[in-house]
Amino acid sequence: MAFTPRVFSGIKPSGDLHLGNYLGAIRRFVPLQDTHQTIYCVVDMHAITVWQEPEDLRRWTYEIAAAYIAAGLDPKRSIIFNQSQVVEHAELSWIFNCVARMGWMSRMTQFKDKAGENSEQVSLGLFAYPSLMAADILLYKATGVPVGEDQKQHLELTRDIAKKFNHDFRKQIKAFGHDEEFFPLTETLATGPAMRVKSLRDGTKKMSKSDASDMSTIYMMDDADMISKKIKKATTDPEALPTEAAGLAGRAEAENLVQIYAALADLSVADVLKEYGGSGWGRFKPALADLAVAVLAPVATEMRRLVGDPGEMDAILRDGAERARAIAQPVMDDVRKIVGFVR
Ligand code: AQP
Repeated sequence: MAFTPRVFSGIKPSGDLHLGNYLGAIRRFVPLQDTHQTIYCVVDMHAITVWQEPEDLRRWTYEIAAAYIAAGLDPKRSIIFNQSQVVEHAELSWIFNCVARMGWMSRMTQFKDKAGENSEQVSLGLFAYPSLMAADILLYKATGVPVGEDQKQHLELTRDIAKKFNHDFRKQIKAFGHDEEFFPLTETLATGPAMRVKSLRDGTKKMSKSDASDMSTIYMMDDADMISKKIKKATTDPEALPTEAAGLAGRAEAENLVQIYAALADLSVADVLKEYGGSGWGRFKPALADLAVAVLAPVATEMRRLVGDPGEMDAILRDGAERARAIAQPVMDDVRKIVGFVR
């Protein structure tokens, strides 16, 4: 049986959304609506793997759902919901905790990065996070996920879990009338060039919701003055812009700003340098600020309208959760039978 071409992706409500989330994720979700059944989740259960103030968690949950819609996702075509409304995510993730091996989980570099020196003090949930991510994807038998470079290792783990489940339960899977492959081996979907937006203060660090310095991050809801101020103050070097992409080597901050311009304008880096090569920052930064405002302002205006109407947002999230459950529940019914749970 062929699997339905289906996409799942999610963003954690763990901070204000920023330009990296927009260019690296949200904007890339939109065209997939034309080729796949698309499921876009606000992964609130992932967010609480580190402490979240409950009021902030609620606010950011609405903000992400609003950003999805403001950026062009249509809640009638895409399923938009928050993860905790579909309890099957938690149930499947427990089963996957019993399929995944400690050795696999211990190799996850993102856990090591996030836990740092403090691995004894972080939550058990942070360690088990990739197993919940596998459940998010496989609960819908998603065939593709548009994730960035940083999530590749987690996606491999998702495939390892699917393979081991398909293998360990192959007899039951067949006996219940399924093909041997109960879960698909989900692929990474490339939608345009992979975009890694870096901090405005340090071109070697990614722009992140949890960065301590607000000046390093352009938030999607920043107003025009704030965007201009942050770009004006962005760390650069004294050199003029090069005329060719190779000239950006070893100039991480300059490269980041040029890449942001290229992504916002839908141009190649070479095209941007054709226009600005030889120019100083005094010409380039104001042009970049104007472009960022032109792209982000309409999205932010629509986000503000949507978050200002919690009734509408609740209705969208409830409807999305209902449609998500309609896919997830039959899958979970089969999983329970396959595993041997009595109902
Ligand atoms: N700087 C970035 N450049 C490109 N893409 C990015 N993403 C995040 N930062 C950048 C993409 O956004 C999606 C959502 O990510 P997430 O919220 O699930 O977690 P994250 O990647 O850990 O995002 P943050 O902003 O860095 O959050 P915190 O600080 O809470 O950990 C993903 O597709 C990611 O690739």
